[in-house]
Amino acid sequence: MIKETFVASTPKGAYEQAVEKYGTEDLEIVSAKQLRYDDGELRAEVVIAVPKALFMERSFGKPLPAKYRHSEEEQMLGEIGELKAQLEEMKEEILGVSPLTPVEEKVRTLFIKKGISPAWLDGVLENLVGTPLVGDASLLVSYLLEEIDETLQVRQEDLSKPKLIMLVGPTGVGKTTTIAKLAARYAYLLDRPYKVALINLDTFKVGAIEQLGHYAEIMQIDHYAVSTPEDFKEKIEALESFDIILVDTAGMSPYDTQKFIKTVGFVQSETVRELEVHLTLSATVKYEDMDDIYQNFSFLNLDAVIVSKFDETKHLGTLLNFMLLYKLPMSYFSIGQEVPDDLLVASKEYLLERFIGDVHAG
Ligand SMILES: Nc1nc2c(ncn2[C@@H]2O[C@H](COP(=O)(O)OP(=O)(O)OP(=O)(O)O)[C@@H](O)[C@H]2O)c(=O)[nH]1
Ligand SMILES: [Mg+2]
Repeated sequence: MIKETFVASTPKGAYEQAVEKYGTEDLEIVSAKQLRYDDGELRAEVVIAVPKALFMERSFGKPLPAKYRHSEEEQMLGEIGELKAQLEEMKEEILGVSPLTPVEEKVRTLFIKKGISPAWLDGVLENLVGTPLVGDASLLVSYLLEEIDETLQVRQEDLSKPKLIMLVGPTGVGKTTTIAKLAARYAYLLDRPYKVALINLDTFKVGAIEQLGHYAEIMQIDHYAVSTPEDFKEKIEALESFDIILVDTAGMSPYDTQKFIKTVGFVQSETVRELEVHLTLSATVKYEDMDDIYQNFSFLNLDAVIVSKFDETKHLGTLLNFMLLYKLPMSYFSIGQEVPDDLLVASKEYLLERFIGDVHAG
């Protein structure tokens, strides 16, 4: 389900907007509150929960892109899986029996503590019944790490054809900083200089244009601010001679419907070169937020994930879990604030080594 927020001067007004959009009063209201905004005005926010397909149809007049069309069903299956696992656990507690060996229990608990979801672990452990692995903790840990390694995907950096790369993601994850690092990498740090231009679509945040412009001026890279999908399309055409165009966007909370709708407009504009959308995700992402982030940002036809703020945590289980569940390839890692140094091309080894360090610490 998508949580969509309607804003008006009164709760009734906000509710009526929702009724008008969905043509029914049979709406699931999640919350309704009055808030004083930064401009001093009091406004009412009504949040409703709507099925993703319906939201997509009513907001954009289009069904969900094929690659995400099953995600609600998959999400439901995932939730049922989790529920089944919880029921099994309750049954075991009541009956005092577990289908898992003591070694499996111990290793499972350790991985769950580190952020890996019970549903994923149980799917793997199910296939190990009767094998020697279930009686040997270190073998079992190696096996699970191997499974994680096989499931993770990396997107190779390929600059052989003209690129159009857009970074999207929650607020403050490091999109603009990463754009600056990527721009420096492509323009100055590779085997040959690539011709790079920057486009800023963030017309929401005060100072956003100056922030990106500041980096662009230091690096002597062309930069532009664009505010409509039509201008975006035209600008991409005008920048045809550039090897790489990097596009910065406004940070969005997963519930920020207005910004999503605006950004979907850019993603769907038929640009002359193929658009790659990279979700920027902080390595410090919370387990409870993971699903909402994926469900909402998947509207933007994600191609890859850039992981930022690797330096801010030792615990990478939740991030790993995100990659295991949603199977998006990783493209780059941001490992600190320094532009351009703190950027790595994504590698499974780097992520797994850090995770293994954490597992051993546990
Ligand atoms: N520790 C650490 N800080 C980072 C990293 N990447 C970015 N930051 C810092 O995070 C803060 C926010 O970075 P921005 O690049 O402005 O983030 P953003 O996603 O563009 O933010 P919005 O546009 O407001 O959504 C800045 O202080 C950056 O220096 C990183 O990899 N590690
Ligand atoms: Mg930014």
